[in-house]
Amino acid sequence: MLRSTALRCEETQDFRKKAKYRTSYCFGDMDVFQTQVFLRLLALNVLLLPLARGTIHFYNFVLKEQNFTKLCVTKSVLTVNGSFPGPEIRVHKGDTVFVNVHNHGYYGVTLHWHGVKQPRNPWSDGPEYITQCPISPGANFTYEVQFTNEEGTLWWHAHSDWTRATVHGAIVILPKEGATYPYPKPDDEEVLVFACWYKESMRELLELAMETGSDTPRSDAYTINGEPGDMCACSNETTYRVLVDYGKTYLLRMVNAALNADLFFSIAGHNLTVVGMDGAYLKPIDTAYVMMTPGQTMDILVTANQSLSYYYMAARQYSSDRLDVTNYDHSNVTAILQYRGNYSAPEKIPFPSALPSYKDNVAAVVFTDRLRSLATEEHPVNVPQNVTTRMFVLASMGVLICPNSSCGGIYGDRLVSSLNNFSWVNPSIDILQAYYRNISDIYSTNFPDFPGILYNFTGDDLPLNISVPTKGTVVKVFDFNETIEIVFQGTNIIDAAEAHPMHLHGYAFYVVGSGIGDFDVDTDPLGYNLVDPPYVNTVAVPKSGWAAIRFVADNPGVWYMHCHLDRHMTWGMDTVFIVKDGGTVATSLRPPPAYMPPCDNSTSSRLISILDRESHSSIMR
Ligand SMILES: [Cu+2]
Repeated sequence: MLRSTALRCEETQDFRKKAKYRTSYCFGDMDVFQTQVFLRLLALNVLLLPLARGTIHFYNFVLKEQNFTKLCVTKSVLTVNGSFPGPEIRVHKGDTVFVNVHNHGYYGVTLHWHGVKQPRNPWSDGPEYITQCPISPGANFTYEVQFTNEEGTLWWHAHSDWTRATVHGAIVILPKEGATYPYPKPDDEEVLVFACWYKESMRELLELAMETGSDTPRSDAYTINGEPGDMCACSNETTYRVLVDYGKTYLLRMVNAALNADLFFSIAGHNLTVVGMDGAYLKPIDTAYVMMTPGQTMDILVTANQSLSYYYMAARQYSSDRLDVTNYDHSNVTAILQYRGNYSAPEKIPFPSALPSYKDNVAAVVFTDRLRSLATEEHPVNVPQNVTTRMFVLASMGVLICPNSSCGGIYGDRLVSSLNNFSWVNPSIDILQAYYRNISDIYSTNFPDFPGILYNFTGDDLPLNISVPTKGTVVKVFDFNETIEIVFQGTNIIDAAEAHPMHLHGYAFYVVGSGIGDFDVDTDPLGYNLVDPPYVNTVAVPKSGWAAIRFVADNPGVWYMHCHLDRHMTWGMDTVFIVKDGGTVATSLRPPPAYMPPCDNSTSSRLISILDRESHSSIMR
């Protein structure tokens, strides 16, 4: 059976290579109108915004429904250009990309360029109702994605409710032309995008969960480059394969695009050397496995130094929920590392013995604690030493009380989540527009620097009266160039402690410390790494623990900050950071582009309509 699948697999790989080629040169695929739009944009940018120093690339993304058969079920999902995962963007550091997004789907969508700092330009950042309103069906919008100091692997994804499940793809940022990697040049590279798959309509299941306030739907399988792999039903023939030559070294560019799952990953018989993460270099970490949170990317070197054979590359969920929460997706997603050469396929493909088990909190923390920035002359760090603004932010689950216990969550109440006891509510127009045009009553600016009440955050049996957050559209405003430290503290409210991948738009930040239990303001800072902490856009706040980050507010604009588990984001574990202008043109928000999608709620997804309808009164508080 395995031998008979080889041809199909090679076809898949050839197709991917062709797809890459097409998207790289998609300027030639554009019609006359699109070409005119692009040329006009190009002229505008050359005349008015001489920011682009590298090469300018154009991509054409068409959002459209596409049928796929996975896990024995055929269904239609929204894609970019009909592919899952979507097309790869490939640039050099310093380049600029214009992506023209045409929405041929049924509902409003936005795209986000995850980990790209977008200096002074939140207008192209993407999260719906934060920096723009959705691109309506039939409409199009052009994003300008400016790569400055990012280098390595990042990704793009939809930022409209959970549409990113199938609307995402990798971004490869090579060193500047003429520059080299800070490690031996790999012989070849392979992009591996990890995602999740639902057999049923995920949107309908999610909508139902949001109506009733119950837990959100769990996926049926994880995928590597769109394929669940050998161990899942009806998936044998399409298992993704990475073909390798003995003795060569390969760079794996990995993206965790799964909606709600931290993932462990390992390759049978092969060591991994992690050299980069979130578009920045790391001191090499030799390890048998990695743990990647949703939103994170990782660059890993693997040398093909074992006997000619097949080896499973496998991932499974790291579920940091309570031990008695067992309804998570237990699937083991596999791809095959397959040596080229003359040999008989093995009867049994070895599975990675080092792949940690689902509930292995220790394995997750042990790996995360090893991350260090490369911190060399060519790739220096600039860790803020003198903090001017400190924040202590609780990341909590909670409930909203439903009359007569009529909802579907715990105690018959509605499940929600919060940051410092505020549960985010999307406004009716985007925050960026409201800020830029001074439109009042869209948001308030009283997001607290510290929690309103103090308690044993990670204690057992916390009182129910602290489990009900306040709903609202509450943001935090920073002055330009403030030096900020945020300690994220996970809580055990409603006995629902979990690891939280906290993600900040518009910035990368240094993770100077983390630990288990309640943060100790006297002793924990003594253990901070202010020398070579990892520089990332998403930090894994450990279950019932804390993580401290530092950054300088040098990117003016409106920037979303949220948990990258989409169910926590949807339930309200989000806020917005507004960074004020710095007094000069070069330190101020750029003016908006000539066209932004209008805020017509009738075109947005039905899910958001439900949320808006329910919480409209609290928005305007
Ligand atoms: Cu979370």
